Amino acid sequence: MTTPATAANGVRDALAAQTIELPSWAFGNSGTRFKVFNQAGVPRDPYEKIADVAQVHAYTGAAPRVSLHIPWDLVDDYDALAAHARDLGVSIGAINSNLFQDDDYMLGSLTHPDAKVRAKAVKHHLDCIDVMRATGSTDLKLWLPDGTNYPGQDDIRARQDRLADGLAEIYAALDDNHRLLLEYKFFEPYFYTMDIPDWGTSLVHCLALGERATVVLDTGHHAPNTNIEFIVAQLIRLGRLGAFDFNSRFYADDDLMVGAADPFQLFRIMNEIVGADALRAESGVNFMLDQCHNIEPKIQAQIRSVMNVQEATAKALLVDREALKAAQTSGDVLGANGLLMDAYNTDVRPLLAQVREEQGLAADPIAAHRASGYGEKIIAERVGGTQAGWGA
Ligand code: AOS
Ligand code: ZN
Ligand code: ZN
Repeated sequence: MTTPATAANGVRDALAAQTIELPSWAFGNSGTRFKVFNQAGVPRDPYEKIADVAQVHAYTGAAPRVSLHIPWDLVDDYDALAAHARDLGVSIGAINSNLFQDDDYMLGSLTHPDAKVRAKAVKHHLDCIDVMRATGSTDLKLWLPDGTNYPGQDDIRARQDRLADGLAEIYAALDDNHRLLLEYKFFEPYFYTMDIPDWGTSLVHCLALGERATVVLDTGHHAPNTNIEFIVAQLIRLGRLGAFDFNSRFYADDDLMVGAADPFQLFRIMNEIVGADALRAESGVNFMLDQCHNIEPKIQAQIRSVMNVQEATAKALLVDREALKAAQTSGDVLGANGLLMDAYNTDVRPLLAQVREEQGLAADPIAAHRASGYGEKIIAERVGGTQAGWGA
């Protein structure tokens, strides 16, 4: 049995080692279809987005990677962009493709009835793989926006077959150290069928592709009341949980800060992760954020999101696993539940402050960022920041 002191050390080590990947698009202006609000100091190009990521990393010590989105983060020289990231102490994470902003894709991209359009969608991914080679990224992330709006509009099975063929071409083009991360979403932009609506469909395609194809679980992409931690548990069991897109939802795909809407759900998810020993980098689970900050300051919101993930993780690490196992084995229903609730109800903020100070960081990353003058500096320096999605 571990003593409380060694357990606390293990918990602190695990927290200090945890990393969270930030999305480049979280730093650009964003909004809804009604209005995109412009904020002062927003990045004007991918280089400045990476600088903001580095600011989040500098104050949290936990955000050393940035996901890029092609073509939103199009640059002439990806070697130079990766070198810029390295100079600032961060690296390039997943490369996100874009199949949702081209008129050719109105009826689908990889599932389109016309082979020429499907070939164009495959080619876009070959370009993304080139970006991966130049930047050292190992994850190609594919969210398929394809679907239909009306019963009878297209043949559901034929679309699955076309999708399987397109994914196979993309997978075959990957290098040995590359992975394919396949996301799912149950509605939007189409409302009758989505071609990858759920984790089962994503998993079916991943299993057909090969071992380096894994599922991305976006916490905002499920029907209300879906038990997301069950999906997490099953995908880990099968070795196919490649990544999270963390965010919060109240109604639809709201992309609010993770842990804002339902911190208890985030704890339950992290409890499955910790219980399966999948927090370690070697587990292959990439903990990414996929968020937009329409009205709140973007850098602070990213720092808060990292802290929310850390708090849920700390609580999950505090679960007394031996006592839980004993309670489960003996059929002590309420004892087992009580152990989880004890951990969830623990105030872990002092513990996380201690972990940060042990790493030479400020105990309160948001206060330290606010006091750093970085916010004022970028407002003065950057004129004409761009909207996420329509950047340089
Ligand atoms: C879309 O709803 C998905 O969540 C995508 O993961 C993501 O928002 C998009 O790829 C960002 O560009
Ligand atoms: Zn997502
Ligand atoms: Zn989404």
